[in-house]
Amino acid sequence: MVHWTEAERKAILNTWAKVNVDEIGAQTLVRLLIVYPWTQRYFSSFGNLSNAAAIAGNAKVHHHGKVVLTAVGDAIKHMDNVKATFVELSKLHSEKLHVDPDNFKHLGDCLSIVLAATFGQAYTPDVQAAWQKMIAVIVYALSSQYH
Ligand code: HEG
Repeated sequence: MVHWTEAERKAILNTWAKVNVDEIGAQTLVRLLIVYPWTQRYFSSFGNLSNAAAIAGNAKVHHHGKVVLTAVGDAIKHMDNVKATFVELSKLHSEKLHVDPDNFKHLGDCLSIVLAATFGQAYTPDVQAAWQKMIAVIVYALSSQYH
């Protein structure tokens, strides 16, 4: 089981309290689709993803970014039990969506970069360290039902 120090919990919760889920979620998914373009194949039903401007302006991408970041919020709410929290979500990504789990890491890195761009100096190395740990826990949990 993951051990969280009080400082790590505080860092995550402090940042999260300031996160606009719609905006950060949209920016994170937009970055994923532009920086790692092979991830576009999972979103063929989302319409025009033909270039960066199209991706950035795609309402379905924005909406799905919010859905993903809301799930990150659930993980934060259940920091000590993320694996159990994400059992069904992991099964969905594995069995139905067939998402290569390497892409979870890429999404996590995009999230970390968006947080850095949003919070600037406040996203100190210590705060980033706590977030990278949170992201690693989420990636591990989402990957847990792949066989
Ligand atoms: Mg996934 C659906 C969360 C990474 C592709 N993703 C979903 C849903 C959630 C979610 C909550 C909705 C589930 C439902 O309808 O019951 N996703 C989620 C998280 C993360 C992640 C928390 C990583 C932190 N997803 C991810 C990645 C890809 C992907 C990296 C592909 C590169 N997700 C994906 C697709 C769907 C979901 C294709 C279905 C979208 C739709 O058709 O609406």
